Amino acid sequence: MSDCLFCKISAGEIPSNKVYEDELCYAFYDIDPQAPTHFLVIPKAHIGSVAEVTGDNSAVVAHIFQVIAKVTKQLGLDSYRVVSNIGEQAGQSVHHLHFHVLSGRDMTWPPG
Ligand code: D5M
Repeated sequence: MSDCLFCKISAGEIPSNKVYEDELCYAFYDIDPQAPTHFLVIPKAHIGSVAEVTGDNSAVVAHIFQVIAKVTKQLGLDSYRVVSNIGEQAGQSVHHLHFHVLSGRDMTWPPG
């Protein structure tokens, strides 16, 4: 999508602090970290949110979770939280599917 912030970040058109990249996905540190380690993992192909995942595009979601397992190991993280906000009430502010990976502090449950 031409006007999508995260499409532009994954294409390298807007700078980011990259954690990982392959042909299907891109991971980068969140600009407003909510934990000592906070990065986002996104598909390169535009998907608006989890609500837009279908049989046709879901393979990238499984891939992203493999990437999260690999990158967190590389970073030495053995406890972390993976979150995806869907819709305004849940706190989604960027309408390109992304998984937050948060680590390095005690987490509360339920989340606020
Ligand atoms: O999460 C969207 C997240 O995206 C939020 O934590 C801030 C982050 N963000 C926004 N712009 C940038 C840039 N330019 N670089 C890195 N991170 C960014 P949501 O769940 O949609 O609220």
